[in-house]
Amino acid sequence: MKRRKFIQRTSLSSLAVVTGASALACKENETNKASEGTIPITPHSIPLVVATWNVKDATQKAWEVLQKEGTALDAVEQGCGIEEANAEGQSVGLGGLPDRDGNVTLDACIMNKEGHYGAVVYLQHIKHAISVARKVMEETPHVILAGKGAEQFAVSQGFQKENLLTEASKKAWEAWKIKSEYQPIINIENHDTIGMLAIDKNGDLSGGCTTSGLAYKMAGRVGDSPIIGSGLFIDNEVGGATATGLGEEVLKTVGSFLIVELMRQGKSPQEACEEAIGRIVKKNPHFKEFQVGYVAVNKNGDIGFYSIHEGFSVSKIQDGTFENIPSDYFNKS
Ligand code: SD4
Repeated sequence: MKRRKFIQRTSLSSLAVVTGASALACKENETNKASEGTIPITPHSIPLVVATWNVKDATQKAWEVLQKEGTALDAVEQGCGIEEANAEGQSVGLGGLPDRDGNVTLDACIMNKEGHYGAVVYLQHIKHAISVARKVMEETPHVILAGKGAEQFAVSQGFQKENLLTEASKKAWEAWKIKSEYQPIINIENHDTIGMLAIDKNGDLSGGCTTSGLAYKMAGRVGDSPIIGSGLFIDNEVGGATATGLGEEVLKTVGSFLIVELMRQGKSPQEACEEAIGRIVKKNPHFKEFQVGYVAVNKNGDIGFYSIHEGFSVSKIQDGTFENIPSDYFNKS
């Protein structure tokens, strides 16, 4: 419930300026605009953790890992794992809302500083999908395993099978079945995929993304979250990005890859996230009916985030302080 809480947009304009100001852009502008005092130069710090939505426990876990000299990869795996094990969260791992047929099916991926990637799609009965994704990356010659094969592989790696459909999620599904209307809803629990990006003390980046996907999806549906470049992309030379919201729209615009490439070309994380949202709303006249949110970080530790609608927020720990920051958004009408 806590993540569903509507978050008021306070001090947003100042935040957007501060968090959106890329150090790259700042450096470029130091001699002109900054010296005139128009562009604030923020102190950037690493290590850091950022994640989609209000996920304090997960963000803190990742931060703890970084404090114990863990890598960014360990941090995102363990941080995301907190939400996967949380039966109350109905959009990730255990307790995730099922598809139309009542099956909880998970999608997850992970990407490391070398650009290696592993993913599982349509995984059932194993709550720690992100850890299975890591095993796919590290223990197999492949990058994606799906369905039964992913489950068999997980079991072979020592993961325990369990029923992921909690009573609460079963009840919600049964209530949904009465009308059986499939309609993505803005900012409810089914937009609570956790996407997490971390930079460790060596300045190396990794990211993870894990979800039970859109509630009441068609059987077999896979979203953006486990797909490289869509739900997540990391390039250790540039930065990383991750997505939440209506996966079909993120997939069609390869959103996370787009953001990283825009940062490579010199855009700040904030500018890059805004452009990626801009691509979606430009192409899809129905953008008022669905939500997409992005968070991005560059190598310097500058953070940006943006969504189509109000209500998206980002969790962040930099310098040891947790913050849940409301996102600026496109649809102001
Ligand atoms: C998906 N992007 O499966 C995911 C859903 C999501 O919070 O973000 N849920 O399309």
